[in-house]
Amino acid sequence: MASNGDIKPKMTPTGRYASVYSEVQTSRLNHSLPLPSVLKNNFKILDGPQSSAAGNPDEIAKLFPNLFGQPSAMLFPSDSGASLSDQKLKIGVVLSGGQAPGGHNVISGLFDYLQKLAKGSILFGFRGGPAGIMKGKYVELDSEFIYPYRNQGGFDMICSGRDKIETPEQFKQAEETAKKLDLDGLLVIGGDDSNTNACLLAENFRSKNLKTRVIGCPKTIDGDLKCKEVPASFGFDTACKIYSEMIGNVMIDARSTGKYYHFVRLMGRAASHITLECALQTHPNITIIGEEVAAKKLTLKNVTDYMVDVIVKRAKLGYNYGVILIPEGLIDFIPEVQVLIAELNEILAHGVVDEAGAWKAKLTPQCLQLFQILPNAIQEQLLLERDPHGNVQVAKIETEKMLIQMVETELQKRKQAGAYEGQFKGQSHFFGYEGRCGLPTNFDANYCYALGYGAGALLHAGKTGLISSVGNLAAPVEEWSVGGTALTSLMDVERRHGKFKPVIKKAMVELEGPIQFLGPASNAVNHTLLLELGAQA
Ligand code: FBP
Repeated sequence: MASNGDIKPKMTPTGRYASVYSEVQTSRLNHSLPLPSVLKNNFKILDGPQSSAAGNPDEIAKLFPNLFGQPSAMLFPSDSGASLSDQKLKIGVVLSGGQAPGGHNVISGLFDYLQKLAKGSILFGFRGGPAGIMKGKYVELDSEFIYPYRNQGGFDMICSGRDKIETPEQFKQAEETAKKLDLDGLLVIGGDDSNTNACLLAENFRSKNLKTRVIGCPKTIDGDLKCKEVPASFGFDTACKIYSEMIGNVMIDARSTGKYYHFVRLMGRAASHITLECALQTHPNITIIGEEVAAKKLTLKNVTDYMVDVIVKRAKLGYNYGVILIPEGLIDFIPEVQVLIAELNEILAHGVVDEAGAWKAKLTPQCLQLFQILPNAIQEQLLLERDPHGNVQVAKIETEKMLIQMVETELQKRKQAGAYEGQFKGQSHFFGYEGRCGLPTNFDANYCYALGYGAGALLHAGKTGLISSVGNLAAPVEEWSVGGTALTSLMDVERRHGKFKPVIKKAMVELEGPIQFLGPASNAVNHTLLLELGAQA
């Protein structure tokens, strides 16, 4: 059992002061973290079979000539003594992209690994995300520095950023920092884009014969960085629980006054996993799943009509209130809006959007028509700057407000036609940033600690281009498996500006659960029922 009791609680030289923590924060600070049993005893690291890619292996092989095909690695108990050298290591760690509860525990896990199994090692925290690597902005992390962040939310220990290490000059800057600090390894804690970037960095360092290894770690509240070997991204569990509590409160508020429809937009840029999980936890009146909207090729009008039909039916029963969940990325799932966004991306990439509106002549007639029926605020939000990875910043598009307006207009029409007699008042909410820095749940706290500790073992063993992978998560922590998955095996390519770009494929909400009549899963009962019966899901 690794326990925080090993470390003396002192005032921190950084922004956190454990002495002024609330009772809850203090109790979390002293919450001890169990480790998977493979990490508690002597272990050996064994390689699996050669890997391939999630798609287009020939292209991935060309993009990663030094890494493609490398095996994944797994930790196993070992009867002999410690299998890794007692070399002192110099390791860097960086937080990349949006905050997710548990990030501080990944760093704590890595630090504790180095303290215990590579004594005398040094851990550098790069400040402000990947820009910290390029600019050489770092801080040496010691036990005093780290202590107040244990089991606490946020990324403020070293802060995060969305910069991408992309151009030859930026790779050069990263190389210079790695050489200057004599880094043996780097842990990149990030989402799909950041882990793709970590793999490019690993490839670049290896091609230059640099000794610096790069390991990734799966982070994002969105829950869309996952595959067989990486069953979850950290932060999703906590964020969903925070949002579900808030949704539950809003539901009771709605029932208490009986006069509002609450339109709640939930974070999750591309996939609707958060919305789905919160819906399963809270049972709202309507839930829109972006992937379903895309699969059924629904228009904005279809989505509005669906909501209005439910509102009209509820009004007939005397209920003029309710709660509607909308995924943040909804707008990007509606096929007609997708085409509009693609055209806007082109226009924004190649020219200036003039205030007089002459740029609109570049839109196709269908897109112009759609653009013009959108509320002014949404038009402006669709034109906001893209993030460094080229994504529309859906967090800034107030889809919930747009839908309230559209629902209101349609209800008025139905009222005039005599098909609706109720009262409608919409209230808009966006539950996003509120869920990204909460105190990590026990699951996220333990998972992150194991991810960080395991990453330490991978770096110590000289592994590179792997993503820290902790599995068997439905079992008690002691039985969790620990290893690393070849990042290139998660990759496919996308054609961007005439070139193949590597991408880790996002895991979207699966619309079809396969029914099996034969084989090991054919008699399995669904998770919800198992949980309700108190059995282990
Ligand atoms: P990551 O993919 O980097 O984890 O970020 C996810 C996210 O929280 C999305 O849910 C949201 O759309 C986005 O970040 C918001 O980004 P920002 O913090 O830059 O406003």
